[in-house]
Amino acid sequence: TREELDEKAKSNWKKHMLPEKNDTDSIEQDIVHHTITTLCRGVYNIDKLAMYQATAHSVRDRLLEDWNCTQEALHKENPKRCYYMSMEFLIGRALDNALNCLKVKKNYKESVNNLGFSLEDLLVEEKDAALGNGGLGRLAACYMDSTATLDYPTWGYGLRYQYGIFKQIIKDGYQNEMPDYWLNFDNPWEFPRTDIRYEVRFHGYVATKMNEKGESRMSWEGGDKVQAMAYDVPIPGFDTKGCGNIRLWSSKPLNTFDFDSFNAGDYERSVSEQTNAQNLTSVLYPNDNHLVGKELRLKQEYFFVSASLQDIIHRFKRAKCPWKDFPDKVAVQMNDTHPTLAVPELQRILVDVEGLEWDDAWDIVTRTFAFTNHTVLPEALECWSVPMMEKILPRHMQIIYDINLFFLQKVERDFSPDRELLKRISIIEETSPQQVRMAYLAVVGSHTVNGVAALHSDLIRKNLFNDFVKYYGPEKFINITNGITPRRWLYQSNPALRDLITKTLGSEDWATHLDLLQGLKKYADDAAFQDAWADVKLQNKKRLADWIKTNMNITVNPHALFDIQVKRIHEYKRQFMNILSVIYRYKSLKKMSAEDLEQQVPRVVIFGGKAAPGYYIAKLVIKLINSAADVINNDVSIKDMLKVVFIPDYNVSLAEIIVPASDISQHISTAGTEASGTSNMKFVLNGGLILGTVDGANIEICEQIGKENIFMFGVLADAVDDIRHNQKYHGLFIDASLQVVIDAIQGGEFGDPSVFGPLINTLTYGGDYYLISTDFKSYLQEHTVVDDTFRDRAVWNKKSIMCTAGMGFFSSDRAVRTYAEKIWKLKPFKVGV
Ligand code: F55
Repeated sequence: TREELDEKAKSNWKKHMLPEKNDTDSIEQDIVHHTITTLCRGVYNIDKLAMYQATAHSVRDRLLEDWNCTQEALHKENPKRCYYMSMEFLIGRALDNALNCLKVKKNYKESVNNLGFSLEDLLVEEKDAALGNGGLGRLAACYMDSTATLDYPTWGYGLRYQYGIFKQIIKDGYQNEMPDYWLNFDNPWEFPRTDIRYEVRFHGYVATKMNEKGESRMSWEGGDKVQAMAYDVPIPGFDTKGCGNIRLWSSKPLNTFDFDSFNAGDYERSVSEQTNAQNLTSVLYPNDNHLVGKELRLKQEYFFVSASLQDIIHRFKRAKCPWKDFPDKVAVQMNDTHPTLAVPELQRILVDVEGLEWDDAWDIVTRTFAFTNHTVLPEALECWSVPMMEKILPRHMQIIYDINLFFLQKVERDFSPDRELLKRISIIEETSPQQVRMAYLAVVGSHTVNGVAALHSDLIRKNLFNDFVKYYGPEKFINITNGITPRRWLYQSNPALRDLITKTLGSEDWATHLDLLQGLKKYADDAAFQDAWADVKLQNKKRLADWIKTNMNITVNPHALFDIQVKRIHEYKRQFMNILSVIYRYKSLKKMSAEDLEQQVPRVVIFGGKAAPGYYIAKLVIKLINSAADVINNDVSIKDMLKVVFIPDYNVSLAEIIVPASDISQHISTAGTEASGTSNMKFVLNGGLILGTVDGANIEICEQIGKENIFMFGVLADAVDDIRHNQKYHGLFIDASLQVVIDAIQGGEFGDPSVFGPLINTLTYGGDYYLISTDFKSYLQEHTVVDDTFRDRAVWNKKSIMCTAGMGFFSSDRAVRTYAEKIWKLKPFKVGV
């Protein structure tokens, strides 16, 4: 280490540790240097991809200066740190973000130009880092952006999947999945840490052993081991010297060879086991809000947790603090239940390996962890079968039983001996086979539990965790409404609006103090400002229209109302209801006289999103959208008053083009089902209005921007249970307008109706669980209000301005600051000042 070097060596180091220069000439020099050395290419064979890579490498050099500076300062000062444990980080592209954070984009643009390329062309060469399914993974990425920007000493921990979320291809209207091998080309945004490796055990057995103090301890032995190797992904903060980090684990075979099987002549088996080890982190499970209890997934979760905790403990031990101080040095946030095995794992390490007493260890565990819940959908709650867990993690299963036993004993003694209550609150569900309820384990193992929007946090206090609230008291269960990073979701993705806002407010401080957007309110009625504002929107709609033309060969009118719903395809999100209403609109247009038709507001309805590969009904929704689009887009009789587009392979980088281009975006989940939603925030921040239900963060967005600036409809969450009950016992009511649509589909207007039979059945015979028939009429009515409002452009523009102006609260900076103050007890740690 540097401390051991002599003075002369130290001064030689210092002499050469010079900051990178950011004048255009130095940047060009760097890019050329990387082309020749890093890529082994020259001017004779440089193309856009290679030029992107060389540029990325030169930017990363500048980032690493900050990274090293930050990590060195942290190493020296050793403040309390927070670890954000998440199985998913949906980061997207890195280059544009890094250029903006480092404030060098202008110079790079010029340098790249001087070398014969355009920066915009290079940016799109980068593959998305798509290590996530949807909202949960993207939230983790936004939070890393904010912790870095606010200088919180926070690291992300996750898995380095070789295949991110699949690529969606639409063939014959159906979704097909293709592997996303994002590491095909070199990835300049990760650093392999070949020296940071830990062993992770599976299977085996539990033995009793004496420890050094002569006490009897359990010991987990035997089984199979794999190795976890670290890859670091630097996370630049905006306008700060500080740089964050996400450490991703990749499974590698152990370097040690299994000599037993080698000697037995079973060479092949021992090699194939090494291959199995590598497969562990191959693929991200593509299900959002639905758990499929696969053994490999459980192994991924444990692998992730084990490697991360070993790394955290290694760092903790360097400072030689006593164990009881662990929670003063380490906060761990669990992003949903996916990392919950960290609770029994830390308990195991403290008791079995470190020799602490159970109660002392448990006190440390519960002062360390906090848990964020992201869903109330029963099918999304993680439950693992006890036999499977016993087989893969025998010692953890014992520990979970003990945690549960001591917990239930306490509940019985201190709270209530009610057997029904004990059964309800038990971490083990007495099904056959038994199941471990991971959400309950997470609650019991954490000091704080939070939901992700006000309504959602209320609902989990009232329902899912109600018994726990009564036992622990309400303070343990808090709300921290989600947020999004204004850097990616406005500054980077909407340069035209960024510049208008900066010019109007006189500085770009709003990018880190989003409440300053309030300053736009005083211009909301200003006609000139409204025109400038509308012009930005039009530019963004043209950008999207061009993308659609180039990539899908569909012509859309940028002056039409752009109506967008992009998110994972799920029954509870009700894309089905959206396309049913589109078909209703189409049928209505077709009935109109030529004069009436001309008076209509033209609409472009845009869909995007992936369905889980095994989710049959969601895939049929995609098929119905595409079949309807085929018919509607080719019907000249409606005079381009309606177009329907399903954008394939919706992902972060497409969102950056789509979000700034909305007039309306739809967030229409059945009330009480969407925990928060975060794309709703992105659209409104970019001056798009919401058509939505009274659900998730829509409610708080409405409070912040004013109810006159949002289109809301549908039944309230507290009515849903009764409606379901009534439907079940008294049948559902299908409104005439909905019947028209069903008849059209069943009549074959959109192709072979038998294809859509199972989808229609979810309404008619299936009991309409998501209440489409209940909300359909008010949904159509609200669409009419949208049309009428859009006719008066001054009114619309004012609403749009008020939308952006009111979004300060939804910055992920606010969310992260709240986590740091209320949960992590963490202070910013500034470097380089
Ligand atoms: C992924 C894997 C599993 Cl096993 C379960 C769920 C998921 C997942 O992707 N969930 C998810 O995205 N949840 C969403 O989280 C967002 C961030 O909090 C919320 O805004 C959104 O409402 C919620 O559905």
